[in-house]
Order: sequence, then structure tokens, then C-alpha cells
Amino acid sequence: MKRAIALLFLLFIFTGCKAEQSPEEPSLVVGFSQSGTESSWRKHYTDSVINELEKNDYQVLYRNGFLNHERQLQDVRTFIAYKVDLILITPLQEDGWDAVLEEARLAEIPVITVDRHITAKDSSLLTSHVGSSFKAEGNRAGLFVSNSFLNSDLKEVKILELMGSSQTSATTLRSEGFKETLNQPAVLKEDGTTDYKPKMTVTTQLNGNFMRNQGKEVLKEYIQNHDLNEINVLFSHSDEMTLGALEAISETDIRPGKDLLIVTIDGQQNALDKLATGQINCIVESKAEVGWYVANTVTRYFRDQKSGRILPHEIYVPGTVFTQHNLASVPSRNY
Ligand code: GYE
Repeated sequence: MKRAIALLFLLFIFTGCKAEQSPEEPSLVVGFSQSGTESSWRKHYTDSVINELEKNDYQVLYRNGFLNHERQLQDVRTFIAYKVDLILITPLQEDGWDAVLEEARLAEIPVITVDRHITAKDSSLLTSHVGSSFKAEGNRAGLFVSNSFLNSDLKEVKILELMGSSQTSATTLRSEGFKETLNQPAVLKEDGTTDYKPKMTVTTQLNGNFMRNQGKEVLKEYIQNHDLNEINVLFSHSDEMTLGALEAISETDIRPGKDLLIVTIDGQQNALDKLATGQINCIVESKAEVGWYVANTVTRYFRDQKSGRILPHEIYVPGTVFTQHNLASVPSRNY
């Protein structure tokens, strides 16, 4: 009874919650701890998860960590204190979660990470992960860049990598995946010849924390101290940072998309618009419309729990690649 009153109280104070509970069959309660709201991608991600869970009759307790790790730990502890049935976490950072995960285990509350990963000392502290393959996203970006310079006149292709926030799997895996395919040798053709492929070098890595203003600032600073004409490719880990970088580039005479190849990750509508006007050459999609995948996993968990089955360790959300060639078939989006 005490728990029911506490939950009802919480449903009023947490944002994004419905307070309708059927008296016969109370809804299961899912706590969702989000890392922050640094991009329109993430706002849409959050809405998509909450809406789909609610559509499937879960009660959602939502907390925004506002890009603060300590605050996010506190949010999860609040969920544990109120004995929710399951916890979803998009961690701001990969490390520093062991103690709170132990507390969740002691309280017998399963934890599923969504979008970014947690590195736990004991992997059994996590029930599953739902998200895009960041490594594959990096691979796709690297392949696009590599293929764009086949048989070019250049001896070396110089790349500026605009990285997302440090200590997250989204940044480390995208970077790793990019370098993997970038440096693959050109394939042997049927006639026994191979295309010429210049040397590909990431000459500069800047950190824009997945944010538009920081993407703009770091690039502006770079332009003040270096010659951007020497760079052939801008590979950015997110659309928001790319849009910021494009603002900085607009103050130079460099034509983005022509003098400088621009490759970005996410697929927000404002980036698709720039792809259409030729200022961006390639968008590797990372889906923000993930509610269905997350709600489906949560439902599988509760269903499988009864039959003793366990969820896979990783549940991948698919993504694709948008270029000028397939742009016409890309449906528009509201984020
Ligand atoms: O690409 C970026 C966001 O974690 C995959 O975070 C996510 C990234 C996404 O802010 O735009």
C-alpha cells in the first residue's frame, strides 16, 4: 500500500507520466534515466521511448541527468528507492556505475542500457543493451570516405575528426570503426587490377561534446590557428556538431561538400536538408526513433522472465547511409 502511494506521488512529480492505473492489474513501472538533452536527436529519442512505453501500458518515471554523472546516479537511486519494476539507462559516461548497479541487483531490479553502453566490472549486472552498432556506423563513414577518393590525384587525404564527448561508447566505437575501414586496401577487381587509393590520415581530432555550439567553437579556433584548406575531409560524430562546424566554415571561402568532404552521423532533418543542398556529402544514420525497439525489449523481458529465458546481451537497432544518390527515397522526419 505504501509503495502504491509513493508511486502515485511520483507519477505527479516526474515529467512524462500517466497516472492511470487499472485497480485489477497495476501497470509495470519503468524508470528511464536519460543522460541529458544536448541535441534535437536526443530529445526525439527520449520522446520516442516514453511514448512507446506508455502506448504499451507501462508507467514511466523519467529523469533527465542534465549531462551530470552524479545527478544521473542519484536519479537511478531514486528509482531503486521506489522499487520500480525495471530501469532503463542512457549513461552519460561508460564508467562509474558499479556501485549503483549492485544496489539495483540487491533490490532485484533489472537494468537495461539504451543507446550508450556501461562498462561494468561484472557484466551480469546488466540485463541487456538496446542500441545502434556504433562500430558499424564508424565503419560506414570510413568506407564512404575511402571510396570517395579512389583514383584521386591526391597522395594523401587529410581528415579532421570532430569527436563526441569522451568516455562514451558512441565516441570511442565510432572512431575505432572509422579507422578500420578507412585504411582497408582497395579491392582487387575482376580484371586483376586495383584502384589507386591514397593514404588516409586523421591529422586532427577535436572534441565538440555532441553539441552544436561546441562544434562551432572548436572549429573556429582551429581555423584561426591552421589552414583548413589543407584538410580534405571533415568526419563529425553528430549532426549538431556538423551544423556548428558548417557555421564556422561559412566564415571562410571553403565550399563545404565541394572543397571539403563532409560526413556526419545521426540523420536529423536539418542535416538531411544540408545533404539536399550539397553542403553535406554523407549521413550515416543512427536512429532516434527507437521507442518500438526499447518497448519490445522491455516486454520480452517480462514475458521471458516467466519462462526462464534470458535476453540477448546486445539488441541492435538498424541504421542506413544517406547520400545524394538515395536522398530522394529518405522519408522526412520531425526532429
Ligand atoms: O549521435 C548524438 C547524441 O549517443 C548515439 O548522442 C548518441 C549520440 C548521437 O547527442 O547526436
